Amino acid sequence: MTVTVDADPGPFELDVATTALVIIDMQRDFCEPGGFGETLGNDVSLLRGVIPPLQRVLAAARALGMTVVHTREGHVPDLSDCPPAKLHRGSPSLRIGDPGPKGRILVRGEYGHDIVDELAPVEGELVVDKPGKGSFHGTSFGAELAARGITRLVVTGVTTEVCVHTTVREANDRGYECLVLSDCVGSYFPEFQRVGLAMIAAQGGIFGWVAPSAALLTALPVTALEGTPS
Ligand code: TIU
Repeated sequence: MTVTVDADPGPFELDVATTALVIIDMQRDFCEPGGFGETLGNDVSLLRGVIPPLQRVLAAARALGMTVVHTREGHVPDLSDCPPAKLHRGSPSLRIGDPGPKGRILVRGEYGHDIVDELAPVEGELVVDKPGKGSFHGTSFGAELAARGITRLVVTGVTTEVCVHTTVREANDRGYECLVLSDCVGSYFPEFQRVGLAMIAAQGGIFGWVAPSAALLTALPVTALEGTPS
């Protein structure tokens, strides 16, 4: 079943059977106080606006039986997969691995590392743990997509200019076509949100397409989403 989404810089066609919804790093560590995002000096409340539209898109993807992939940025407890360059960079209030109010910062298995309740994965959805900003680096993401015959990605999550951009750039170089949903990706910096999205679709879609979630939901053959969280 192929649909066409009104997107920038032009129509984006997708077949729900070969397209995955990718939800990047919607973790407490980025979206709630006391986590990695806040240790870096950010106002994490800026990311929370992404949650309601993303809930609607997730409900539609589930109703259609689309492949859904959640990613989580983080490290194994001994931090052996965290390059010193990442561990020692900057002067955060707490470093990766330090104990914080939601557990050790950006460490797998900790409460803060997990996905926010509103977008919790359900059985059958893939959860990809990644040590870096991109979803392909050091993970089984590419192999999992290939095993399912996925060729196109609808990309959502946080943050627009960091893990979303890195993943879309990685995907583009690997031959995937990516549609980024403008209201389902978020940044701590409003100007980075605007420019980050513009960069994707500029130059005829140099590494992807951009559209609001309403354009996708209008195109998808989902009519019975009453009761969807708003
Ligand atoms: N700091 C920031 O904007 N982002 C990250 O560190 N990781 C993700 O984007 N997931």
